[in-house]
Amino acid sequence: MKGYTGDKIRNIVLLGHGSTGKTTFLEAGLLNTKVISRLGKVESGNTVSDYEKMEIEKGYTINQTLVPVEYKGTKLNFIDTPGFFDFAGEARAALSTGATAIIMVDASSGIQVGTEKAWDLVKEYNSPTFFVINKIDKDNVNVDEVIAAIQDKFGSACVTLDDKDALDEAVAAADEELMEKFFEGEGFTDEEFARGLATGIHNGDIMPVLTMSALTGEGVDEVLDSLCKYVPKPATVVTEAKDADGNDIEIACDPAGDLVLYIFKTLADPFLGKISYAKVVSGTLKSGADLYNPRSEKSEKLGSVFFVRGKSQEMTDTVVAGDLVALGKLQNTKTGDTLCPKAKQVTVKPASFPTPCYFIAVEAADKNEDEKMAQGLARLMEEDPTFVLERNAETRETLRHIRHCSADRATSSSELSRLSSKTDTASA
Ligand SMILES: Nc1nc2c(ncn2[C@@H]2O[C@H](COP(=O)(O)OP(=O)(O)O)[C@@H](O)[C@H]2O)c(=O)[nH]1
Ligand SMILES: [Mg+2]
Repeated sequence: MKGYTGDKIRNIVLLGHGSTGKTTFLEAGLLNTKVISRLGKVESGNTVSDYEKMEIEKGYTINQTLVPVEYKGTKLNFIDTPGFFDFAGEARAALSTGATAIIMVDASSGIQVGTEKAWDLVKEYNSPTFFVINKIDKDNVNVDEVIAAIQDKFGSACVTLDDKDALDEAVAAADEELMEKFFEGEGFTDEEFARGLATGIHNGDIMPVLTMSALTGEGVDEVLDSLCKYVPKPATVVTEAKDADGNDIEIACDPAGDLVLYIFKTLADPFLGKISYAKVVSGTLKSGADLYNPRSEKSEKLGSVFFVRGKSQEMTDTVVAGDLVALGKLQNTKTGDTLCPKAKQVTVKPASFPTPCYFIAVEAADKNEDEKMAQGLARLMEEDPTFVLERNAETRETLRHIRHCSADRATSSSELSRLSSKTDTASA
């Protein structure tokens, strides 16, 4: 996975209602690029993306997972996110890297609550967006109806790439000069069309709608081709930040610039310890680099630097601006932090997380297990910024309150069973 320059990297977040096929799509991408030899099944617990113990048990994605698909010389860095609303913070953190969003839609279900939630997020983060309609292999599916429903709900910016008339109009809308030409009835040159399309997708004025079946593989290569071609390059992403004096600045994605890393995910791995996922916002990362964390006001020397694909790792010593990478055992850094040179401090605008709205008290069944439970809770907090833990003094501090952002009381049982998995791990 080494040796990609910025113009051969695309960062893409998979969003959408649960069970629309996000995780299966990544399997299909890895199958088509011969990384795996057969399609893993979420139900069988053998997909690349859902590798955690709890994910395998539950059969759905809990953590953001990085799954790069190397397709025809381009590295598509996919970030798989959970559709489950309990883990909504994961999608926000992923979008805050400036990645392009795919909203996956199930052709047999059409627009669902999770589709609309994903839409709200891409609007909030101004993310370039693609719709991918999956499961077109299923019986009684009317793809045209689903496309029409998407256009009806989310606007005429949602266009299929084979609808020449709608595309021309959308391309014209993206660029004033092209708009004039369009109204004068002149056709676009290939160069103009490509430019208008790129600008439109970048600004969210054009949202391509693609179709496929992750299960049968139909259309998967076409989706990957379109992503390589039309997902904005990292170099076009400008990162909002603050300088040391608190002034708003923008950081260009320049491999020759100052080294700036933005941490968008923390994982407590039972074997490797703490792993931080970082976007190289600017500069070129070398392992052993000495950086500074303006929030914790501590230095951070980078030890192991590696690319991940699900649970597998590949050490690297160089990572260029625009790429996503994992860092081992950072001491003073958590999700949302920036690492930068001490002499030139900047802070990248972090993801915002919803306020918790569901509270539960937890207590260890066995008093002697109290410490173990505390360790498990601490790990969960580190991994999930929407998960807040507080001690309640009135109950003589024997209870802890987990404040969780889920609006749905019932679903929080999934967070609770996850807790028990983390406490198992803590004791291992
Ligand atoms: N028929 C059909 N089923 C699919 C397709 N893609 C995924 N599935 C199934 O849909 C279910 C949910 O898939 P999953 O990848 O976990 O969805 P996610 O929650 O969006 O990650 C699984 O049973 C998949 O086998 C598809 O293209 N066609
Ligand atoms: Mg999934």
